[in-house]
Amino acid sequence: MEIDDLVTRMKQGDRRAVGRLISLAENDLAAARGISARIFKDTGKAYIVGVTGAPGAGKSSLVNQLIQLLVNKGARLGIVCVDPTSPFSGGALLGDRIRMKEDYPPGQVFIRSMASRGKLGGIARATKDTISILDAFGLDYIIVETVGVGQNEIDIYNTAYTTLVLLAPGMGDEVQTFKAGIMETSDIYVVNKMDHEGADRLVSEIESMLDLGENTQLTHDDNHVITAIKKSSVAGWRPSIKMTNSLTGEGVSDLWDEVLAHKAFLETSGMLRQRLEHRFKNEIVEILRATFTYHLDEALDPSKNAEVKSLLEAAISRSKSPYDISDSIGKFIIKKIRR
Ligand SMILES: Nc1nc2c(ncn2[C@@H]2O[C@H](COP(=O)(O)OP(=O)(O)OP(=O)(O)O)[C@@H](O)[C@H]2O)c(=O)[nH]1
Ligand SMILES: [Mg+2]
Repeated sequence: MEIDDLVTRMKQGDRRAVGRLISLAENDLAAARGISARIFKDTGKAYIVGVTGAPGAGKSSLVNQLIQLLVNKGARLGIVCVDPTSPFSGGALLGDRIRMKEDYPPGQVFIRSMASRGKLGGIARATKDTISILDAFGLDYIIVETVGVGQNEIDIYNTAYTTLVLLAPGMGDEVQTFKAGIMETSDIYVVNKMDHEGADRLVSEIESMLDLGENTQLTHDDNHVITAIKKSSVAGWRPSIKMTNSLTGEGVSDLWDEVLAHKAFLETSGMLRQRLEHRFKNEIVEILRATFTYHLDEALDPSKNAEVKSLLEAAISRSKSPYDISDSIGKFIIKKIRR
């Protein structure tokens, strides 16, 4: 069987087998299930770091700096670039941008780009499977770069253990970023392009946002009047702010120390367990959604299910309501999933 063979080759260090397994998992749910069955026990060793932020903030440049730093430390890395806007799939664009810059020692860095098109069950599900495969491959760190728009930054927070949110001065989107709820999805803020004017000001802006978020909590009384009250105690991790220049590498080593500090915090506080719970719950929902969507598409395809046409006829003739019909189709799908 192809998957067995590929997994064996992956365990022997064959990078091409890794790439092939990722492609299979991306495009075929049954394959993804089969791969997971063979590798899941070997996962859980890699530390997953998310890098998100506005387009052009310098994410890829920073990742490139992190690669150099970590490769010099002898670590083995996986880089996953998630670009939901890119029409290309597999090994396109962002990955190439990183790859072009440096020649990394063979076997130490594995780079994979992902675009949303053609990813069955969504890019978030495919990203998690990719991470699992790289984890089973035996990499120490997996860095996931994703553009911080819409759902993506929430997905990355649900996937990574430490999430870096990149901001750059002068982009005019600082305040909007906070409003978009990114504050809850950041472990470390990175003010990149520290060589640009306004970097210090941006740091103070983030500081005051954090002060506000830490000390106050919104509440409302019986008349729905919203007020900010002081939080009595503050538990956990206050996101830190680090400045970097991703062209020269300034501040990058310090940033990495902070990532390790956050890792240590998660491990000693028991928060890592909580994150894992959250992450697996999220992953299970994604798999169920993908599975259900797949079977739903199949069930509604007249070439695969002759009954669909007659059900639609029944709706047109008003003998069965759309609710009745969805009940029947729902039951049909559940039977399929049970099999
Ligand atoms: N001056 C300065 N320029 C930087 C720095 N970091 C990145 N850049 C430049 O900013 C531009 C965007 O950098 P990228 O690393 O491609 O940014 P990105 O966030 O990955 O962009 P997308 O993937 O397109 O969202 C490039 O021209 C970089 O050379 C920095 O610290 N200082
Ligand atoms: Mg990029």
